Amino acid sequence: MEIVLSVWEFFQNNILTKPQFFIGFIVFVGYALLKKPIYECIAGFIKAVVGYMILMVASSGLVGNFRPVLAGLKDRFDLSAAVIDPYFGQAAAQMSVEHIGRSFSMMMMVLLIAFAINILLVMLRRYTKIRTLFITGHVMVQQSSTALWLVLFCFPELQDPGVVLMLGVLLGTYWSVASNLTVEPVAKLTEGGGFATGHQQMFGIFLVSKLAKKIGNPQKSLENLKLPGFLSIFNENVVATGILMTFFFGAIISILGADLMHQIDKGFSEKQNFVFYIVEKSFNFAVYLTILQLGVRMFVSELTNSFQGISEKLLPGSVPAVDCAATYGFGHPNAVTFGFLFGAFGQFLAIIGLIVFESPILIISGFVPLFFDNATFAVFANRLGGVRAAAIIPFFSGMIQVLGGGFAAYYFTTGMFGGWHGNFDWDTIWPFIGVIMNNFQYVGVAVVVIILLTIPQIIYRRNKDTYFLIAEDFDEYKEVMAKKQGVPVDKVVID
Ligand code: ASC
Repeated sequence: MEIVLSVWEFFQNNILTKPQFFIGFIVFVGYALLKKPIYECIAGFIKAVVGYMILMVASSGLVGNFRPVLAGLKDRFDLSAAVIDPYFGQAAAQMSVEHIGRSFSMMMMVLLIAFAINILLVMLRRYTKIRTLFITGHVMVQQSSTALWLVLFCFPELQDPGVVLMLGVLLGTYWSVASNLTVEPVAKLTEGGGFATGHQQMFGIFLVSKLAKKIGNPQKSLENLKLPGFLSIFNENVVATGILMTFFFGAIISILGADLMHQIDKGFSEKQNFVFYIVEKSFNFAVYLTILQLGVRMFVSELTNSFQGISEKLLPGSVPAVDCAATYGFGHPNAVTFGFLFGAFGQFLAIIGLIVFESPILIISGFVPLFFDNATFAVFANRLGGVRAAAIIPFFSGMIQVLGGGFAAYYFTTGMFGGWHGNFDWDTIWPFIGVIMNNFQYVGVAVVVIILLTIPQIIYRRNKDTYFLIAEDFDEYKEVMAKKQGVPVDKVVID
């Protein structure tokens, strides 16, 4: 037993919670199952791990670049408020759990059981209709933490084994069902890219894929936007990001002032000119976005090639659900910046609303939801509803993030510890689940799990003939759709 435990601990500390090695390990196993020679397995492992590490350099660069600005806003306006961000949320959840004298280490057991439930639901896919395996390790840790606090908040008397078991089932069902909802939108966006999204805004992506068409026109997308005269320089991603961010950062940092920025940003030396500081910060944004795409391309191509081994031999028909950033290379590069900016407008407006209406809790934007959720929504929205949808959807998403996050931080009391897990699903569906659990207790949990499990059944029933096909063979899927539409394959409309 002890050996099993220490093997598990090793796996947990070095692989499961390190997404680069988790993905690398899956790539290695996938290629091995495809009977590739060992040197190709190793090469695939290295490319996937390095690609993922490049993505991590870019994400933490983006976060670190922006953090002093958010901290500055907090200082300048003397706000004591909860930050809506998964890192702050995780810390606040941990403090909340420990504050009532419970052990936070349960979180890893929850993660394990939830992952096992996900595997089980995929194995039983003939009945469950679940096609996706959630493998974004760091996000699994963050979600297990917040969800652990939610369950302890609603069931303070429940003993540890009960907590772990109940939450493992609930979270595992959410991972399976929510990532499964992204199969169609992601397959269509990536033309059969062979992956789904396993992140923090999966219900959001599904919602966007249904709403975007109604909001705008796909013909008027960022790709088709023909900008006249000097505006045409915006067609180039690095230029557009550089200019837009200079205005955006410039406005905020000017309000904060050079003195405050000197205090909070160690990277701003006394010798540097304020304008050049702003320009450097803004251009950094373009730098990290470019790096991000490079990393994503590397690990996604390895993962999708090698996962065939897993989906042929281990978990038939399954698709890996990975970081939302994996979709960015498949949309217009400007969509990402677009989503971020409109999300920021929405968030700032909602924060002003909280101040004006004297909300009992104040919220500070966190970078991860602000950027990654809204950029993701814009990528999907642009494909289906053009520029209009790519602006309107992130704008409203920004407002929802602040209002839903504010409600959750207040209701579930993590605001006392300075944060809430502010990503889209955690500002919408999870507070809803929490309120149901709190009011209806075990019956509430059972109802939530049953409703979640019903969702894939409904989607399956709507498209029985193509439900599994779209995940397994996109070319074949296109042929079936072309036949249905009575057009040749190159004229088929996939929306
Ligand atoms: C998250 C989180 C991050 C980012 C990253 C985006 O939710 O914790 O570090 O999003 O995964 O690529």
